[in-house]
Amino acid sequence: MTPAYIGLGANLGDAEATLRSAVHALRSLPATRLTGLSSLYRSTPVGPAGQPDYLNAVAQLDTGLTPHDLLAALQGIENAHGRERLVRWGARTLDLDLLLFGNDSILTTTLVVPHPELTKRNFVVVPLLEVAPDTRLPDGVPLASLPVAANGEGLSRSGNGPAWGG
Ligand code: ROI
Repeated sequence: MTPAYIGLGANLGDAEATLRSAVHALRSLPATRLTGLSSLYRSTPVGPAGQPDYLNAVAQLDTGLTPHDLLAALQGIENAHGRERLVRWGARTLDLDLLLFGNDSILTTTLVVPHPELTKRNFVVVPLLEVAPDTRLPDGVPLASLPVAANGEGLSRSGNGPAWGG
């Protein structure tokens, strides 16, 4: 079993209901346990202006799936929630990013882990640290030492803690 971290994001339709449903789908993955869930965060869009604010969260899994099988499963969940890839960095119904997979560094045409944008995005790093404060990148750098970890710009945490995930 390998610990893996998934970034969840949504900014179209009922984003909270979508994320709740996505967490349910993560709980139902084969050979996988949901071992942690962050609070829900509201965040200012990164990318093209004029799109709604996002809701973001991070889920911690313990999985027996391979990274590529996990990626395929995440894409299946996105598609089941009507995800369409229309505009790069445009609004989306549901985005599930494989952020970290154990201490693996993976670089293939279909999968890059750690997620290339991970260390730049407070809406990913801050919820991940809420779930697992001691997390390190495969090169040993603690996530908590990154400047983005202390940058609350555009980011606010919902009051309900991880309870939103049911
Ligand atoms: N911006 C925010 N705030 N949250 C996201 O999840 C998110 N996802 C994306 C882009 C469009 C880059 N911007 C985002 O894919």
